[in-house]
Amino acid sequence: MKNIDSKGHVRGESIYLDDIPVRVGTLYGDIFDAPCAHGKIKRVDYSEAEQLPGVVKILTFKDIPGENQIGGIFPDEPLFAEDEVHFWGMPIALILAETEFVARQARKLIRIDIDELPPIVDPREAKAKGSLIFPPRTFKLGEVEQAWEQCDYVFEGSADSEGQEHLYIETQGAYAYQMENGNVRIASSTQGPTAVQRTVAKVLGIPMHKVEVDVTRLGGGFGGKEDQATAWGVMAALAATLLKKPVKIVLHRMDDMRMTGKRHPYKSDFKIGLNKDLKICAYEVAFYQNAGAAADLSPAVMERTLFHATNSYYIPNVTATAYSCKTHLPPNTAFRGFGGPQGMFVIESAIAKAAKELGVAAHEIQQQNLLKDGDEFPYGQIVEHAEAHSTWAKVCDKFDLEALKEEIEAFNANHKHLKKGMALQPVCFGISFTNTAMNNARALVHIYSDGSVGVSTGAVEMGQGVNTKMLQVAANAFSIDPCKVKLETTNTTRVANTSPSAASSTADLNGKALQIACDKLLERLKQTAAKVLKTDVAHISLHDDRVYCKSEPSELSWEQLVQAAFLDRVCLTENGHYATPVIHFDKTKEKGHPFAYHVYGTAIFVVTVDCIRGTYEFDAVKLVHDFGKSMNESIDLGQIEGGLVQGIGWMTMEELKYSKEGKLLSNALSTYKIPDIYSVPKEIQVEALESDGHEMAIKKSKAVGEPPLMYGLGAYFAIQNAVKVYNPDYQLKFDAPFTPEKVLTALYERTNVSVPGV
Ligand code: LUZ
Ligand code: MOS
Repeated sequence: MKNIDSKGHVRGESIYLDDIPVRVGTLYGDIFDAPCAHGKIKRVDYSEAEQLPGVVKILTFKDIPGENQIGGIFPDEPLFAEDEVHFWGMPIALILAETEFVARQARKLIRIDIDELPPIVDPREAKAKGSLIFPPRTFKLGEVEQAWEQCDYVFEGSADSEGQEHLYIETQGAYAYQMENGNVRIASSTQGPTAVQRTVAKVLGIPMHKVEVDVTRLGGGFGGKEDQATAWGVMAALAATLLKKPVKIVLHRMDDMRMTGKRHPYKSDFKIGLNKDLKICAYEVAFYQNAGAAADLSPAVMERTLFHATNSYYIPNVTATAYSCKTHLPPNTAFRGFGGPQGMFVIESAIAKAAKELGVAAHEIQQQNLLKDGDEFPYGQIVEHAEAHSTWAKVCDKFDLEALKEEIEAFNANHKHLKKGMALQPVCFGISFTNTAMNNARALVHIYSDGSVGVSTGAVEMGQGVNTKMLQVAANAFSIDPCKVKLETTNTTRVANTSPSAASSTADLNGKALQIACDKLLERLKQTAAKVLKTDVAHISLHDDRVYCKSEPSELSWEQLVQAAFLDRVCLTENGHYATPVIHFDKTKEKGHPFAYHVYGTAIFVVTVDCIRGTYEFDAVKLVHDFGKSMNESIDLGQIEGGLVQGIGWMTMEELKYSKEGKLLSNALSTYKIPDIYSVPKEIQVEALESDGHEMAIKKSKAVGEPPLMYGLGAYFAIQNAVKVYNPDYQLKFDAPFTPEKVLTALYERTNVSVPGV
């Protein structure tokens, strides 16, 4: 089945926030933000801005009727700065004007007098100064200290990865208007409608039932709208309520890039111990997460870094410690993979380092240590249905790894200035919100009297195709043509108390809730059918829009059945609630069973590095992925390709630069480069692992949102392997992204000689 949005998208008819027709009297909001990363505000002069014709009002923290607080996990983030600013781009005031143009003009007329204070931009510096968001956490398995003695080899090093800008095509925004009795309705481009609702209620000092949040779809989220869509929704609601006018805020790209948080940059130290047979016997790692100026989702992101610190490998002795370091960057936030990729980069770096020192290929070490059933993760969950070996074996076999290696060697022997490199990248990603309480969802289903069906869930469509999957669940449950099902907008008055659409879990959680609602309705409808057909309900089934009795088609069509039930006063509406069973986690012990299941896969990367220029092209990425029983192969393939390329971007070209004053330098599409059609691999081959799927996945179709991003790690190591071939003097460095600039330096670095001009 095709993505139900594809027709609307290609015709330009799909409605995004900025396409909602505006109401008469709408005011436009623009944000005045901090012009430095850290400082004390002495005075802000709004007088000139206020006098600009068309400016209606400038709101600050003083106008907030409730709490000036938008922190989700911890209450440590004001909506508007009061007397201090903590990051460059921190909102200070909201300008409301009759046009967007005037609002932006007014912004330039605001004068601020600020006492600058020294900012911290580096997480190690923050840690040294005791600037942490919350206390460190440690995951532990076995006894690392004792294990070192038994290891034949021990290597140490450090590995750093940079942040990543979400670059959703649709920037952040919201449109709010006041309803009667002080109620407010907000259209928001958010992954978390309930977070917007809860925070609006808190800031306005009103109960949540007075706040309605509605989401049609997002032009991309990637985690950037899990928590950080909230501020703009709250600002719009605040202004709409205070001014009694509709208020629209849509960020311009450069404002969005400056004011919002990104993937967390991490710095890390590792120590890895191996035996002669290349089994990893001990691993110690310390993560320094650059959280930025407020907690946002950093505690949860840090937790997932710990969960994924050993990626697809079984290591009997592990100590992993993470520090969430408070700096003066914008609060960093969720980004596809949610700390997992940062954790995995370090173990892959440790393996690459060990491989170099031992004179073996990294994939020999990787293969020796893949997870199998019965192994224990450092967090106590026992490995079940492991597909690390099966995806690895299939990728090597299907794509003939041995032949590929020979081809690469032959190529490298015959080319002086072009070198190819290869890397294998296994991935193991845990599915569930790491916070057990968040793993629940609801769905509301109406069957209308004409047999058409309306479905509401807590799932937010952001291009990932979740609405299509929800539609498939309902159509399948009732055995009716999918065109009889409509997906409603995601709305807090229809489905309440939702978790954000995140953690790759949206289709599982909401799909299961929807399945429950549909099953209940189906049971009632079958009883009606049995009554009409004067038979036992056990003989009734539904196929292809028709009621079957004892496996024979009856005279009752779906529509006639619904009509009969309606006339018999049967309730044709149902609510389904799903809470993931089995999962639990004890933070006091750092042990439990936090994930419903894991998704596995293995990718092979081949890259060609131009050793004159330092540029590179990916010849191919070939991978075997564990989809379970995919319920929509084209959507899932899209997720693999998109995630893979986004991961490659993070590892190779997406370079976030902050000045030492904490100012984002790569603040536009001219200075921040993401993969384009020329930088995607020339060939991407995706093979599905034949597997039974998992009962806890919706229709045994495993979650597919985040895992493929982590294949991208292979890009780094493939490039590094090519560089090693060209320059035997190259000392391995682990500081993603491996930009052409860094590649060029690596190609010409010499052990004891300085190279002129490099
Ligand atoms: N969001 C969240 C996430 O709140 N908890 C998680 O575990 C998570 N994992 C991945 C992406 N978003
Ligand atoms: Mo996400 S990183 O699943 O919002």
